Amino acid sequence: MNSLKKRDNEVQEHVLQDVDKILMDVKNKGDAALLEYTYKFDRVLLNDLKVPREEMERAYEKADKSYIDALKISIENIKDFHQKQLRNSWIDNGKTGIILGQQIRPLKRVGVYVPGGKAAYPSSVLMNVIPAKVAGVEEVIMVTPPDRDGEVNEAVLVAAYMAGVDHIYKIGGVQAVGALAYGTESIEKVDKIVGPGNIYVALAKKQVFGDVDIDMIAGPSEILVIGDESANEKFVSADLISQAEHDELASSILVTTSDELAKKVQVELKRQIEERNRKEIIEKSLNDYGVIIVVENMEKAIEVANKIGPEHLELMVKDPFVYLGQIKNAGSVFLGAYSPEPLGDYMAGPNHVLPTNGTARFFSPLGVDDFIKKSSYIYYSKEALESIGENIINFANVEGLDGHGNSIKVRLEE
Ligand code: HSO
Ligand code: ZN
Repeated sequence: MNSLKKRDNEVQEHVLQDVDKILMDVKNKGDAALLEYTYKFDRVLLNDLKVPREEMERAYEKADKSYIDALKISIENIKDFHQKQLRNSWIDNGKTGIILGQQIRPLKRVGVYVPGGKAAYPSSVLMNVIPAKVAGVEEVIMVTPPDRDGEVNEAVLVAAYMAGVDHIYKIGGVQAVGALAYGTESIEKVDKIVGPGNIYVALAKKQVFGDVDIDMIAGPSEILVIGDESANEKFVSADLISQAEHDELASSILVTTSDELAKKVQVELKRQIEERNRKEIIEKSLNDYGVIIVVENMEKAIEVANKIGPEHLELMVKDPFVYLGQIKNAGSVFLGAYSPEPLGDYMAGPNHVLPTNGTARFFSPLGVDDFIKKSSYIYYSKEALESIGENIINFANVEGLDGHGNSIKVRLEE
């Protein structure tokens, strides 16, 4: 373990050029470009990008019962949590002759990107799709790259089917982002693109932002555990490893008030790593970005956590709720010894799409708010307008916009 290291996220110029070229091609050539790039990058020639509904149903019928059971509980808990996020439109008629309000409307069509290969997490399908559905999005379109046989991950298909995805297309990479942003003959353009992807996908999302909305750009996973002398070194080590196994670039940090815990965790980590399937990734991640920080007291520990603003913050301390109010920057907070981070990844209900890389300072977890928009409305009676008209005219004059003033004047003179 070493000292805190900033993860480099500089982008090379040529990557950006590649991304722009693919996006332009998709915009200009539509489906033809999609098929061409799928052949180039995924090495498979497809006739049809769409996954038929029967294929989703078949995957569902074939799936292990234990997997279906896990999905069911997960879906229910995610739905319950996100339903609490729904907000109401409101109306204010407190002043005579005036009605003001705000209407909440769901986005009509949303695209969810699901990476291929090892990072195709069905749990992330649920976390991206369910809040959209709860918000009332009419059509959720999922895109995911095909494998060499032109197939998509079955576990992902099952999760998508159960979460209520409306259409799935076998397309990945920058070309998928382009298709969702601009639309092609077979894929309708969406209002927002969400979901994680590699650097190319992340950059493509940044480039199409403005034509469509996008979610935050997620970086490698992070966990910061605050442990006091009461923390169990086995639990702490397992949780640090659970995020380290995601990615060589993942960061796992322990901040502790106990010298003894720091020592025990160092020994325990070595022991547990040996038992893990992803030993190499974990070792690299912990070597490069793993840190143990010993601090004098809980006040200092919280200060460190707030400064880092981790994606996941575990409070493995005696009275975790005492400190909850002091946490200012964290994606999701896990309280006590029996609320480990993977509980949040799969089952508890809160979203696991969380701000990374210190962006918890200004970003929130993905949620229903990401799939709604608001319009405000205004009604004034003649008398109400008369009572404030002169002020509007004066304001418009200051801005040199007498046409604005006139729109009020013609009404006052009537
Ligand atoms: N911990 C990851 C999400 C995830 N874990 C998916 C397992 N599957 C980022 O929050
Ligand atoms: Zn995870």
